[in-house]
Order: sequence, then structure tokens, then C-alpha cells
Amino acid sequence: SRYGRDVPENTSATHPLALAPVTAPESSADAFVADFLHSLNFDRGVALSASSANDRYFALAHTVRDYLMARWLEDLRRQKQSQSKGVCYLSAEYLLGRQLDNNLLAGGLADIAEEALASCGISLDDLRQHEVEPGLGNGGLGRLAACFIDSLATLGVPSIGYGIRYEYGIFRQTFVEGQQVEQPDSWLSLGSPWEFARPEDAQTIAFGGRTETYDDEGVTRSRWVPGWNVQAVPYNYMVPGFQNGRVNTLRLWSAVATNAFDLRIFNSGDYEEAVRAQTFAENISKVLYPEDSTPQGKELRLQQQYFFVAASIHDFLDNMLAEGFDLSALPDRVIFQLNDTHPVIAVPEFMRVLVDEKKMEWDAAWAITRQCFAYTCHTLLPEALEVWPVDLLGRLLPRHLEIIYRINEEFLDAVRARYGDDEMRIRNMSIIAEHPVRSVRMAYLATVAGARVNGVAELHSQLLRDKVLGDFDDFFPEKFTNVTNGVTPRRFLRLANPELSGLITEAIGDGWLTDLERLRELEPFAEDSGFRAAFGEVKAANKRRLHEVLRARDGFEVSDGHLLDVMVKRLHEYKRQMLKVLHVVSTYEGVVSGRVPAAEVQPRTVIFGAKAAPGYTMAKRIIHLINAVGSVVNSDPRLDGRLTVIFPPNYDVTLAERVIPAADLSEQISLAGKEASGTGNMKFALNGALTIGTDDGANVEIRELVGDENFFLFGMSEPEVSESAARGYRPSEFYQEDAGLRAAIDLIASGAFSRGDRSVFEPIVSNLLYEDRFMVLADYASYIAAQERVDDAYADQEAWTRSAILNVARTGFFSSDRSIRDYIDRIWHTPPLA
Ligand code: B1N
Repeated sequence: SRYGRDVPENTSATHPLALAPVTAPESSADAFVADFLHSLNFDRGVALSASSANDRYFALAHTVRDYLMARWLEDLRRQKQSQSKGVCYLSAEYLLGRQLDNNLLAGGLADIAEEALASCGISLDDLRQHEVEPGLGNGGLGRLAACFIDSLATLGVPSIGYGIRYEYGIFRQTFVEGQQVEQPDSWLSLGSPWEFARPEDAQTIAFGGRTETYDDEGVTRSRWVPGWNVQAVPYNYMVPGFQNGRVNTLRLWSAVATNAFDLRIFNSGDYEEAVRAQTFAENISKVLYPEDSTPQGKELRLQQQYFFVAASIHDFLDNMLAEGFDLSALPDRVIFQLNDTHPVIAVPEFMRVLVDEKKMEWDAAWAITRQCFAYTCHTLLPEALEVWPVDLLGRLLPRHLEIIYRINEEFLDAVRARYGDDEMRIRNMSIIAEHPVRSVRMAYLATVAGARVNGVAELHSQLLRDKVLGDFDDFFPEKFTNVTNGVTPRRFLRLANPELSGLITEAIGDGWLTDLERLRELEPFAEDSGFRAAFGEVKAANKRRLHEVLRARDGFEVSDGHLLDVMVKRLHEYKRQMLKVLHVVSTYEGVVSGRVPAAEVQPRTVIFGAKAAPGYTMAKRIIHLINAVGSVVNSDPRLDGRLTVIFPPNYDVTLAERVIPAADLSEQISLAGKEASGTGNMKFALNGALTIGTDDGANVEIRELVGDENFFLFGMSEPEVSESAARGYRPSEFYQEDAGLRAAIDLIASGAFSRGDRSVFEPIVSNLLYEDRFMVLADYASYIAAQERVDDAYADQEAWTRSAILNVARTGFFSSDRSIRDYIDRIWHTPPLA
């Protein structure tokens, strides 16, 4: 393994032994056993015979860590020494998933570890199950960040991921009588073997207070006199590249109270107040906000955002720059990538450091700042665009507000210089919104400051330019670009689907793991009946494996031989889980009304996975409805076991890795123009599921690549959606005119899924009939027709498998390695470190 190299010499020590390189452990099963037992005995303090599963998991993780350590220390040293341009990826979320398997694979240690543990009578698989995944993200945005750091390491790009070490990640979802109940996710309660606390690298982060002007040798300057502060303590995590001997760093910040802060209060004799202050400080990194796409504008969230970006900027400037570094050269040294607007407060912070602390001229500082940031937008929903009320922001970060005002003034001057006194345009482009309350539009600030602005799929980037940021595209067209999202093939193909990976490698070799476009070489195998049979066998095996997981995890019994139809993603009205529910209810209603003989129903199992934001009432009602429909449908003998709805609670990365490889059909059914990209859609196609989907987000690119004949398209296009909305959409017309739709909605309204109680789902029904913001009813008929095409296609298993193979062969474009190469070419211009 390329990880078995030396650590950098410990040259600052005087002992003669310290001058020789310390080597990573030797790669053999016997050496692994010795290291594992050493860690168990000396780190955990237990004998093998007395050890718990957690002890063994920790000892294993520490052993794996030791193999990666020499290269990590070496890469940390080289990134600093080379002074070549690197990426600081700023993201409030990293949805990492389990680490053990990923790190075993990256280090090329899986076989040795398995053999070593087996010789101690321990099953590697049992220990795998023991890991609690770090759920430090909500959904696609956080998982994208995790895929990107994997690809950055695999491509050897000098980079560091910065984020927040939330003590509680995304909540654990349970169902009580079919309704979502949230439990705290205390992922750290047994400790995490993958993290390294670095309290000596802590940063002090200030908040509140006021600003003042002062005389600095004849120059009047502003400065910030903060009111309080907290300590940001970093925790480092290894991010190993795939079997390339590279290990990057993810650095997550944790908040603790500062001594100074405590002491002041302690000295005043108020012990309770001091403890309260400590709790207050530590609240900052306590919990991940569980809102996906609908920020609530809470003060604590702004505290979190400033906390982590300020700590990250200072960490970079303090620790990564050479002695005497000339700050005007920063654009050749670093690019801060803003993962959505959550880290955008970094822009005024960076200006504050350059102007107030480093005493740079405003114009010079702004010229640097404009080159050091780039912004990725992940949404089109207006309610998802973050804005911060000026009084909140001014109270928490008064100096930053002044800086934002000045950026805005100069920007609007430039707008006026170009367009004259077009007050309408000025108001529309101002970083400060006046209504309904005076607020800072973070997406506008990011667009003005960023060297580049990108959307996350072709359609999304186009809509950004045409609609959400249209005036800005007119003003600086050169800023706008696209980088279509991607997913890491290591986790989502190699680890999640070892059997398919084996089959692919048998056919075309293993180069696809780092060059996913090589999956193209599978195309001819679609015509090979032997390969198709093997491919079908893999899918069947993955289904059996999923059935076992669902039985063990939640007690579900799933039948074999069904079409496995999967919709897993956050619960949001724009994603239209309701459309899928209406399809299920229609099928059910067709049989129980006697119109369709059960024998004519294509046997299907529909799997849902979805968390709703705790405050999103309509989303929670839809969860309740899915569970209610499931319990009625699954137990009605008239269906003859041909339709099953399964909704395992707490869909997370670990469950995704089991569900996706088993799926036949991938549901990507958002209203066109609403899903920025989607990344689940990519994972399904790469694992050989066919997509039923709208012309939205990355679906557009998936369909172009796999071909119309291997994709079930339905629904309005984005221009049709816009036209329909402009004409005035009236959902009840669709209800009136479509008997099938009417029957399904009436069945829900009748109380058939709520023991006759018509009130339970009434809000869902009336929302659909009288508002239906996401045009579920308008796309219903087209969706049902597409599902009939699915049933027909599935009846011809040979043809279906051929399509499935072509989906795998033609979607290599969606590797996050390709996304990262696009970021390098179009935005970062950071060559890999040799
Ligand atoms: O980002 C993903 C995309 O593939 C999805 O289409 C998009 O919906 C998702 C506020 C968000 N956009 N916005 C968020 C998450 C948390 C939060 O507090 C917004 N997530 C997305 C990756 O590009």
C-alpha cells in the first residue's frame, strides 16, 4: 500500500532516535493483529476477552488511522511548505456517512483487516455495524461537500474542508402512530475514533459590541469593539484519497467558553451566571439546524455561520502562510469556495481583517477579496435564499454591517454608472432589501464579491442567470458558470455495491474507480446475455441483502420478485412525494373498486425514505399519510400482496448505501425548475436503476446521456410550468376532469386511511385542490401514464436489464472527480500537488 511510508522526521528533537523517520505499520495481517491488540490493550485499556464491541471498533479504527498517519503528517507539511494555491471549502454541513469502510478502502487495508480480525475470532462486518454515522448535514448539500472532499483528496488537490463539529447532527427520526417524532442524534456519546482535537490551535471569535473611529497616525479608521467572545477549538479528521497515498484534512470547529469571559463573571461573584455564560457559548456548535431549503433566520444560526468562517479564515492566515507572506499575493495562494450562502459572512470578515487588522487600503483589500471567493448557489426557491435582518446582523456583527453597506454603496455606484438612475433596477440589485424588513441578501453579497458564481446543474445555472440573478448576469456575465454535481464512485458504487463493482471490474478492469467515464466500456456488454444474467443476479442479491437489513432494522417483511420502486430524499412539497402517494392510492383504488383485477397489477414494493424539517407541518402530514396508506394497503388481502409500501424511519447515508443498489426504479419527480440538481438521481443511475423523472435539475443531463429510451420522462417542462403559473393555475380543474385523480383524492378525503376520520388529511386534500403550489395535479395524468410504461417495460426483463446496464455505462459523467476537475478548470485554477 502506498500508505506505508515514513512520517516527516522529527527534526526538532535532540534524541538520536528522533532523527530517523518513524514508519507507519507494516502491511500484513500479522502486523495488523499486533497493532489491533496493542490499541485494544493500551488505548482502550481492556483485554480482548473483556472487550465490548465498541472497544473493538475503536481499536480497529485506531489501527486503520495509524496506517494513514505517516502520509497525513507528510501532506500537512507539504501543503504548507509548497505554498501553491489551495482550496478552502467552506461548508456549514458535511454529511459524511460511516468512516471505517471508506478509510479501509482508501488505505487498501480491507482484506488485511478482515483476515486479521477473523484470526482473533472477530467479524469485520459486526464492527462495521457499530459505527454511528456523523450526520452533520441535512441532505444533498451536505453530502455533496462530503463527496467533494473525497474527490479533492483522490485528485491530490491541496485543500482543506472547514465546517462545524455539531454535537448533535441531523435528528434521529422515529414514527409514533405513523407520525414523525424527532430524537437527538448524540453521535459523540461513545466518542469518535476518527477525530483529533487541537485545542492549541483554538481561535478566539468575537461577537456583539460596537464600532468606533480612531486616529491612526493622522488617518481616521474604524474598528470593532466586541462585546463578548468564544473559543473555536478545531478537530481534525483524515480525508484519505483513494489508494494514492494522499490524506487531506477536514477541520471542524467546536465552541467553548473563553476563560476571560468566564473570569470576568466569576470575579463578580456570580457563579450561576458564569455557568450560564459557558452554556451560552457552547450552544453555538450544539446542534445542526434541521432545515433543508427553508432557513428560519435565527440568531443562533448566524452565530454558527460567523463562528466557523471567522475561525477558518484566521486559521488559514495564521497557520498556512509562509513567514512574511505578501497579502497582495493571496489570490495566487487561496480560493475560498462558499457552499451556498451559509458561509457568506466570510466576505465582510475577510475585508475586516485586511482593512482593520492589516491596515490595507479599502480598494486594495476589495481587489484581493474579489479574487479570493467563489460562490455556489444550490437553490431556486425564493424562500430558500437567506436574508439577515439588518438589526440582527448589526447587533451581532456591527463592523461587518458597516462593511456590507460600503460594499453595497460602491456596487450600486457602479450600477448607476452603467445604467443611469434606473431606480427600479437599483432597488432590485441592492444587497440590502427594504421589505418586509430591512435585510441583507446574502446571495447578492456573494454574487457581488465572488470571482465566480455557479449553479449545480446545466438547467439550474441557466435559470439562475435568467431569473434569480438575472440583473447580475447582465452586469457581470463573465462571473457565471455551471458545475454539474457529482457523487463519489468509491462510496456509492465500490462500497455500497461490491457485487456490481466486482462484475464491472471483471468486464473492464478497475480503472473506472478513478476514471468513471470508463464505464462506457460496459456498453457492448448490454448485448451480452451472459453479462445480463450476471447483472440481474447482482440486482437480485442486492434486493435480498436489503430485505435482510429492513427485517433486522425495522422488522419489515419484503416479498421477492417485486419491482423495487424507491423515493428517498428530504420531504419537501416541491419534491412531490404526494405524486408518488397518489400513484399508490390510484393503484389501490383501482383494485378495491373492482375496476382492475389484482392479477393485472405489476407486483411492486414502494420504498420511501424522508425526514421532514421539525417545523414544516405540511411535510409532517405527508409523512403521516404515507405511513397511513402503507398500513392500509399492505394489509388489504384484495391486493394479493402485489403492492407494498415500506417507509423505514431515519433514512441516512448508511441506509442509502443499502437501498440504492437494490432499486429498480428511481423516483425523481420534482416540479420542473425547482430541484437545483439532485444527487440521489445520479447514485441510482450508476447502480443500474432506471429513472422516472421530470425535466428538472440533473435529470435533464441524465436523460441526455442514457437516452430517451432508457428513461421515463413525464410532466411539464420548466417553460410550461412558468406559462401555466402566469396564466393562473387552478388545480381543481384537473380534479374535475380526471376521474382517476378524483377517485384517489376522494379516497384520501373519505378517511379510508384514517379510520374514517376525514379531518386528519383534510389539510393535504384542500391544499392540493385549492393551492397546489407545486402542481401535483397538473402532472398527475402524465405521471400515471409514465408508470404504465414502467410496468410494461418491467415485464420484459431482458430489455429492462439492457437499459439498466446502459444507465450504468453512460452515467460516468456524474463522478464528483469530474465535478472537481470542472471547479479547477472553471473556477479555482489549482493544479494538483505533485
Ligand atoms: O443541494 C444539492 C442539490 O442537489 C439539491 O437539488 C438542492 O436542493 C440541495 C439550506 C439547503 N439546496 N439548498 C439546500 C440545505 C440546508 C439549508 O439549511 C439550504 N440544499 C440544497 C446539492 O447541490
